Amino acid sequence: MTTYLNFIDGQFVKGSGEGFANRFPTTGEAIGDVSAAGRAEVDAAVGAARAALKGPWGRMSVQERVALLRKVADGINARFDEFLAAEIRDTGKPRSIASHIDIPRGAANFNVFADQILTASTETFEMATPDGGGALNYALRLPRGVIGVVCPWNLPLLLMTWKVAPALACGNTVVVKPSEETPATATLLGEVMNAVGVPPGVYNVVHGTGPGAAGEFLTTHPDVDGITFTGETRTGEAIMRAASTGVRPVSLELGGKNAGIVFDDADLDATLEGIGRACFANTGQVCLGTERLYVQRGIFDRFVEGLAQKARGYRFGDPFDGATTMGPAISAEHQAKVLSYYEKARAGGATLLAGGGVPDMQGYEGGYWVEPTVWTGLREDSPVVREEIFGPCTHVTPFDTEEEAIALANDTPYGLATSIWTTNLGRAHRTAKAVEVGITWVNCWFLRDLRTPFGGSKASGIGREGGLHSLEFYTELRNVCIKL
Ligand code: NAD
Ligand code: 6OD
Repeated sequence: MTTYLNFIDGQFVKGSGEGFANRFPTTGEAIGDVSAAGRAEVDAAVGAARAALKGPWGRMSVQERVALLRKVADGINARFDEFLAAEIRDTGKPRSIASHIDIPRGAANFNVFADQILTASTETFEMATPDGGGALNYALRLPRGVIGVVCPWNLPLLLMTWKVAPALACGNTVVVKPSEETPATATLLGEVMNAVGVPPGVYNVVHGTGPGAAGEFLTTHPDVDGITFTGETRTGEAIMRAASTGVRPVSLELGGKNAGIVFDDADLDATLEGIGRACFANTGQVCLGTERLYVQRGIFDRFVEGLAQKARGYRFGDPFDGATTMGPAISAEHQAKVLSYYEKARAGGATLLAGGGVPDMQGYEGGYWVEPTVWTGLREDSPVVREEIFGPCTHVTPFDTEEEAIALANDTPYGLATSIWTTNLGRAHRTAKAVEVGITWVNCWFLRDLRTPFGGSKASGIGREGGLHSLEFYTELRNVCIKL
């Protein structure tokens, strides 16, 4: 059994909150204890982060900070197998995913934002003054201060470092509240921070749940200068309300009900490969995943059958086994949520093409399994088609015209991501411009260049992170006007 302690001011400390078990989603076994932070530890973490701004960290040059960030990246890579095992035990996700996506991106995030901050510039403006003289304006890019970082469980290290790395690159200090489901890699990162010489108080971790616990204590804390959050839209609304006290900035990366649009001129094999991942990868627990598919009528039947075959082709099991391609849902609660939508689809008269239940998992009966599932035939106002399920499932609807596909894709309160599949360049450009989302992929999905703006429209979020856009959130520009 591992005990996950809070990491405050460079020390691992017990929390005064109500602790809880950490479970292996593959078996449901308790494999660790999480020592939850109470208000006292959250206060201590925020206090340590505040103090660190005035210590050696606050006095470092950008080059010194960048050198430390690169060492953090190296430190993750040096302990790659430990991070990998920790992520797999927390999530049950297959090794093939964690070793290719989660852990490499954990390290890459530090290197990318080290590069970004070295080339970040500010504006200068010369001006004439009424007395015939002149003045020079220039902007200083300064850290905001203490940043509260609240994270979900689906890509724990990737999504946490996506925020911690730019925050630190910009000279802030952070207090991270990882998801209660996935405390491991955030805690392990504390060891790396100490080992590479990041000063105490720069990176802090407080464990626990959200309402009435560490999440709420952190986001309502008056000495936190900005909050960056990834998670559900409803939680984002609560965090935005919390941040309104003191008018503190927020960056919100929220939920989605993403559409895929497949035109009948698409390369069918490549599309099925890409869409298959978009629907089922990581057990569908990817905010960018596709839970609504619109497929042009001419290829509808062939496409749906091909997608159902993809769904049936997954191999469940031990996530440490390289042959496993699908893990369980994160928790019993999330499994129940996903299965409740499977029931709603049944009750709503959906045509089931694959999955729809729980696989028979001998030896792993206690795990939180759900089958990859494909439906057709539901109305667009069905909860299955309108609400984010966050499971390995998708509903496919036929369409006839480009205009109809765009209207269907946009008929949602969310606006995170879309993928468009076509070999017609003009149609790709037109559709990409018309869909109301922050991120559009054409003939691909989840292909990431970390310099690009990332974030959601509508109820999927506020703000953009990535590249210079992250620096905009994690710094404050202050103008200086000098009369010459
Ligand atoms: P969640 O909103 O339930 O929890 C996220 C984090 O917020 C957790 O650490 C939780 O403890 C904390 N929290 C919950 N209530 C809180 C409160 N009142 N105050 C402060 N903190 C609180 O989300 P989840 O279930 O962990 O993650 C799945 C959701 O995240 C999905 O909706 C998914 O779409 C979204 N997501 C979005 C992105 C994106 O980039 N847009 C990325 C990944 C996940
Ligand atoms: O790739 C990223 O930077 C990112 N934020 C991915 C989000 C995935 C959502 O589950």
